[in-house]
Amino acid sequence: MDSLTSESISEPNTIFLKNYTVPAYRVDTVILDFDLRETKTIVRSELKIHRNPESHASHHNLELNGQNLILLSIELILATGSQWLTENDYVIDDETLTIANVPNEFVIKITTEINPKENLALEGLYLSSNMFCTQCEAQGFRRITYFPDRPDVMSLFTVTIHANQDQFPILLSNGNKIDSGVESDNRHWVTWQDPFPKPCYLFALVAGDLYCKQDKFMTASGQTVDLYLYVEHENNHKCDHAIVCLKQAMKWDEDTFGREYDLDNFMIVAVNDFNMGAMENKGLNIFNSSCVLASPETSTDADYYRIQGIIGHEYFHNWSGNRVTCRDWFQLSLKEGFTVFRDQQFSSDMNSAAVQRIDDVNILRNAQFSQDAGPMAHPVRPQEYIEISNFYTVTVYNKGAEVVRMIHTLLGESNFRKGSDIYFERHDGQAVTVEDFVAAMESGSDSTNGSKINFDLKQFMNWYHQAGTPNIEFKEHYDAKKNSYSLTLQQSCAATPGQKIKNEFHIPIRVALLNLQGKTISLDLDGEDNCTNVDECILELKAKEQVFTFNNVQSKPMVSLLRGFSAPVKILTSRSRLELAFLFANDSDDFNRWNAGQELALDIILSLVKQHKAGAKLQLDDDYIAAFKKTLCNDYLDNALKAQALSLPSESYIADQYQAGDYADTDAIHHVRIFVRQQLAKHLESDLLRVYQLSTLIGDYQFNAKDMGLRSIRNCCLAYLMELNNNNYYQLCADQFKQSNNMTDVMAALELLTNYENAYQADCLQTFYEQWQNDALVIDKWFAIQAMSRLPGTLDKVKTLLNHPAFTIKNPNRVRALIGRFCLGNIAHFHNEDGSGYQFLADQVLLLDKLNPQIAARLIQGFSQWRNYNENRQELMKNNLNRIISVDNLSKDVFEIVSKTLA
Ligand code: 0A1
Ligand code: ZN
Repeated sequence: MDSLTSESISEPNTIFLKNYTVPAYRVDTVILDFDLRETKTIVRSELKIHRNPESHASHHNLELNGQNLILLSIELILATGSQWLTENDYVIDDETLTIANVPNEFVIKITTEINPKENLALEGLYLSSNMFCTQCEAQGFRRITYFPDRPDVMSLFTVTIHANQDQFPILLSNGNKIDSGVESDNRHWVTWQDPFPKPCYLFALVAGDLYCKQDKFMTASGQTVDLYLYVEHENNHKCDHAIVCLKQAMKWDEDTFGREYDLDNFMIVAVNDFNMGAMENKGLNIFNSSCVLASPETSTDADYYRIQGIIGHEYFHNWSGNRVTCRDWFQLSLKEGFTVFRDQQFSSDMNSAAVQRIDDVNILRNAQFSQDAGPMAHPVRPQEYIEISNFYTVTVYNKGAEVVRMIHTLLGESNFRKGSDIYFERHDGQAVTVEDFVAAMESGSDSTNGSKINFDLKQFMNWYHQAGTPNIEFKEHYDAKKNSYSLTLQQSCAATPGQKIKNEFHIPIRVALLNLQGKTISLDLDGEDNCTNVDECILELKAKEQVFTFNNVQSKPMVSLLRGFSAPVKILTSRSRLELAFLFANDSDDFNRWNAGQELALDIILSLVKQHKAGAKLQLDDDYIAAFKKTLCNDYLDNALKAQALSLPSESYIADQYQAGDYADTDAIHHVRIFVRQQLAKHLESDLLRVYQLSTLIGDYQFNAKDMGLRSIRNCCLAYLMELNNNNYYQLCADQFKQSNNMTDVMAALELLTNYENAYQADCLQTFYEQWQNDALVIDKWFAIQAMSRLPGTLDKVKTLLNHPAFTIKNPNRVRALIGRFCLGNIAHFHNEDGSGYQFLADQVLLLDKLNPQIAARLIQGFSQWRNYNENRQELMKNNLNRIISVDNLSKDVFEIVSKTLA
């Protein structure tokens, strides 16, 4: 049997990085013409093509990608004349169109027909709330027309859009509007031209009847940029925040990275049906409406905060992604990791740096570390994929950002900036690789650039090649005679699928030594000139084991290790509760102070879980209550930070602490976590109530760090008080629900009321629904709150809500709100020992796979840690995974995740 026939026909192909070859043909210009109609849109494309002189391909076949297209005609225009192709002149299958023996230079005109209305996968051109819009990353353009759909083919685009004038008065595409007119049948047309060559994944088109909020931005070099935010008319009052954030982002990128905007206009469009958060199409960003629209009455602080980050993220892609793009999709983190790092720094500069860092680390610990320890573990730069949409992951994005952050830490601010300038200048207009990025960063620290150091990032590349979270262990030794303190650091990394052997990582570990008062000791690191007379230094751990010795240490210090979470690693060495309590109270690094509190809480919870399973009576450690009280009553602590410090580790993070052989008991974890919260509330009731009352804000809602801090500590206190199951607090919560002028406080109250049996719940849920039934984004919150409820019977409630008139499986936000929140966020109910949660998830995945495979594939993450649960649950999850995989015609998206999860 040869290798072709041995492959099962129904199993999709794996694409490998090692098989990359340069494109055989390049497309210089693309002229597109869209005749927009809901079920029958005609796309005419004219491509000017030349053979790539760098290609070593022996054939002269032009291979174009295309999916779900009806081919109407192909015309080849050669120097010798033009020719209509017939079926004998090309080969067509589900994914490609191949024309043999094409010349070195020619023009091809292709006409296709597509059906935007039936497009529920939301890739390519589709209809969302009476608006045409597109999503082409990663491989959606091939659902619009036949094209070499790969990011290293960059072309100049000219786009003409025709549509009905009344229904679609606004017609948009990338770049500048160069012409427009009217035509018969009450139709009109507009032509757009983008002066920058781009890969087709950055193409965008929008047509609709939209309200436009306009503003202007003056760049550092004095160019005026017109800003446009397009939204549905009913959302005209939800535009201000996004515009403010956009101007903040434009200014920040000039100040921090020296990057100016490069077109005369910048457009953002809000759409209701969108698979992800937003998309950075050149000059025409398209946003999930949940990531751009905001008003105090309808949006929480968390929404405002997230919008600021995402507006920044998409805007920053203009340089890190668009001007310099990816050679192939394996390089995805080149643009995403770097851009997430940029948006994190932006949010950090606009708000509280410590809170931002804690949020970032929480995402890593709650989602990325478990991905790295599970069946879908992959390196920041994957080496293979079946469906690239499955690799828009926390590993590529968030761990990718950590990898860039480590380069920043190792090089220092100024060399990092030099490196990024070199990267953008050296590769402007190119499609490049992770190696190019790292080489530019090395050049930034090159001594010929005036730097003191000459950085070698060769070993550092392991962060891009190897999956898995490195483990760090440490040993301390204080020599009172020599006044020296030595720290022995060891690293290791467990095997991940397809990667048994791991090489050592190059790990920057930021440390300080504290004296008994918690003050930093001036450091004198043996053999390191860079680390004398400083409060903090970076230890570079490169070997399996290294010893670092500090001289002139007068008494045994307390080490503050991995400050600011300087590397995405786990520290396995546990510290005594006494040490953790000391660090929680005293560490001068905000992140580490918070982290010590989390470790302390985790240690306590894990031992209580053990006791609970042994049937022992539970008791909460008095010292912990005292430490908690000290933080709660500390008037000098920033409120947002305080609220973070008073939050216990999440159930999923606690569950992740159990490795195979020592299964996570989600019921016990849930029970113990609530027990701890109840005990804290019982002992500190009066303090909690006092802080709640003192943190009350009067006046209009404002999005600023001070007010957000007050709202977060106030709602944190209310949440603890609610654990007392006391009608006074239910009443307090219901009053907050009724009297608040902002969604942050309304939602906090409603969420709490939904978690306990009380007399107010049903009324408040009903009032909320009636008040907001015409606002889709608020109704998403209404569904999510109910899906997250702790109360018994939540799954039945969720199933009933599937039949609610406001539920639709066609809208990704709604699916995420109801099904996603239950399966991925309500750990205790989802993992019900009877398997009902698992059966529910599998049913929904199978239903969704026929409509929107990307969303279906995301949901299966609910099963990804199946091996960490007890045998009964493992069996039940496995059966459901098998039930999915045995269905014919699964999408590549779902097939890849399920097959790898089972492997
Ligand atoms: N590049 C976008 C993410 C994105 C990817 C795929 C999409 O379509 C399904 C949409 C957006 C970003 O990083 O923001
Ligand atoms: Zn991005």
